[in-house]
Amino acid sequence: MKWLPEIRGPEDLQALSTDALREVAAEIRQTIVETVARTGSGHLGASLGAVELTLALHTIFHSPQDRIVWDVGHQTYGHKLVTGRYAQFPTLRQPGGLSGFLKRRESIHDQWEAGHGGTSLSAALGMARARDLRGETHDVVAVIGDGSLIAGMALEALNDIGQSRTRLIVVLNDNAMSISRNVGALSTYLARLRTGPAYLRLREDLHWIIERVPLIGKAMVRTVERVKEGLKQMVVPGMLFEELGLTYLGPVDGHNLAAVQDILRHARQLSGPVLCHVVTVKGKGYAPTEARPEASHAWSGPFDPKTGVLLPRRSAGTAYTRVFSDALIAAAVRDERIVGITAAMGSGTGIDRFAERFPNRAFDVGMAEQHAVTMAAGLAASGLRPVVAIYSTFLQRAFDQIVHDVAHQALPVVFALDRAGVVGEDGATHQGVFDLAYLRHIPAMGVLAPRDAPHLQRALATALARGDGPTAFRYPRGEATGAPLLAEAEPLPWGRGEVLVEHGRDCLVLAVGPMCESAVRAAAQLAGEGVHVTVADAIFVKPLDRDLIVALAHACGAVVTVEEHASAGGFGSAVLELLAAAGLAVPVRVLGVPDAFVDHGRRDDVLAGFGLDAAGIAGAVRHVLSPGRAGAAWAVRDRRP
Ligand SMILES: Cc1ncc(C[n+]2csc(CCOP(=O)(O)OP(=O)(O)O)c2C)c(N)n1
Repeated sequence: MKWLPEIRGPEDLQALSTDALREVAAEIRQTIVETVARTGSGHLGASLGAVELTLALHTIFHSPQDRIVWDVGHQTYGHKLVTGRYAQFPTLRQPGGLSGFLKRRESIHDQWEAGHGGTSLSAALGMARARDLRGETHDVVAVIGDGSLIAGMALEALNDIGQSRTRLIVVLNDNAMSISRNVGALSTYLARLRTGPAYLRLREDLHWIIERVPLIGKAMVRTVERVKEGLKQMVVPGMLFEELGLTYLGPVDGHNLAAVQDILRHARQLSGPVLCHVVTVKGKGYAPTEARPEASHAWSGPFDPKTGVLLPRRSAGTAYTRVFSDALIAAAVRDERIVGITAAMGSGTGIDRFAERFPNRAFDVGMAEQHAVTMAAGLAASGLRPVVAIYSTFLQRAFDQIVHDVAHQALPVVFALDRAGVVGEDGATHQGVFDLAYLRHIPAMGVLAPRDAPHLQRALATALARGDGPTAFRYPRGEATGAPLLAEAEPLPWGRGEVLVEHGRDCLVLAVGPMCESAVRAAAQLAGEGVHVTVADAIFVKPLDRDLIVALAHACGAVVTVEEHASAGGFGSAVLELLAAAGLAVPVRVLGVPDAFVDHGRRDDVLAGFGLDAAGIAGAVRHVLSPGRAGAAWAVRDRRP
């Protein structure tokens, strides 16, 4: 590496010639590929596609005085490399290392933290308005991808930016891809702009001819004016953005560094809001990612950087996502009312496999979770059985839609919450640890946390069997446990838990989801120490199995609840509410994710750090039975009939 080790910040880039910057671009690509090849984890395609754009931004603007707001943040590996993080780059997404997204505490050049898409325009407009109010003069630049531009909030922001008339530069990084190919009418519109010149020339010729049509009478004048207006819509590139109040510049080849620099320079000189349309190629500059842009979005597993071929690994078992999509396909074969919905996460949620089998019954709405949920409500209100497959973290976007459009009308929408719990390398913005809290208090909502693969199959059957309200079930990232899979998945008895271990009545360990497995192992450990616990799987977080939980808590006199979820407001909280309402005064220890945003790390390590493994659960039982707690525990036991 000739340049990167010497670049301490953007000011070092600004001193370089265009030829030298091209060499920097090559070094950035090489570093990104080699790092992700070694660690086996990272967003490769988006960052490779944004290399020249990154260099152009950091040479035309002066970060951190000028504020660059990156949407999502997964395309910023180049930005990290030129803002003083080259030496740390090998630690990318590793425990304790650099985040895979932007982090304000990592660098003064990280002006905005995100992980969810579509936030940059609103944030940038806020920054621009603050600048105006404070009489400052710096530039504010939002960099947003075409996949994120269709998010509801981004469109709301565009609307506001247009009316603001403030100086704000929106850079549209258009690679025609979300994670998979981008969808929707806006995406088609951008495609038309991309293929601009020939199309525009044709319209210009027509315009010239129309202008020369002899005007015969007033009616003809009006007609010609209307035609001309119609043609203007086609002739002026970016008319849609112009009509919204932004000056449209472009499209420009996003890998031609000088051209991107030119357009940004031009944008800086304009007074109101500007949109620079920069056309890039996802995965640019590395043949394996250019060939497979979807697979390159988030690479999983170490690979040979020369060929892009994944290195042999221990063959992973069936993923929960796969169990879900197989179960959904099997159910849809039997019930033609079932339809599948994804918000730009077809491969991540398994809806892509459902779509192959049932192309007319699968809907990818793009990165538009709110719309996905209310559209599902419309489907359900018309007699269909929509299954919204979505990551736990992204459903947060659609809270009001769940409350107001689905639950309030008791519509039978099924929510399949993938990546629920601790997610590992994606870190704080992607943790799926809030869903039980934001779902369980909604009237009419049923909430399940299946403990293994067969239970996931049965959770789907349970949700589909319910006709009088919405049901959500959650499952984690990764390999499913509990094979063999069921040939026929029966619904679970509604609102019923299940005792898994009955070693004795020293303490009740009440778990949900895959934590049940750790709870069972903890029980075995404790039995060896002479502590005999009962382990139960609540299965349902709502409705809770009141009779079972009250009876066991009463019999055992002490309770430890275990969930892979924030300990505030989740399953343990629900149990506390239940026991309080039942008038049962037993000590309860709620084991879950503490009240903090959890950074990236290996999932098992993160869980163990919170005591969410067999050893931690055993420790919690010992604690709840320890002398400090014993008074309460034994007092209740003494009162036992
Ligand atoms: C609200 C939300 N939904 C889904 C995702 C998952 N996701 C991450 S990147 C991405 C595609 C983004 O496409 P685009 O903005 O065009 O960026 P590109 O990766 O193509 O550079 C999606 C759907 C997300 N980050 N946030």
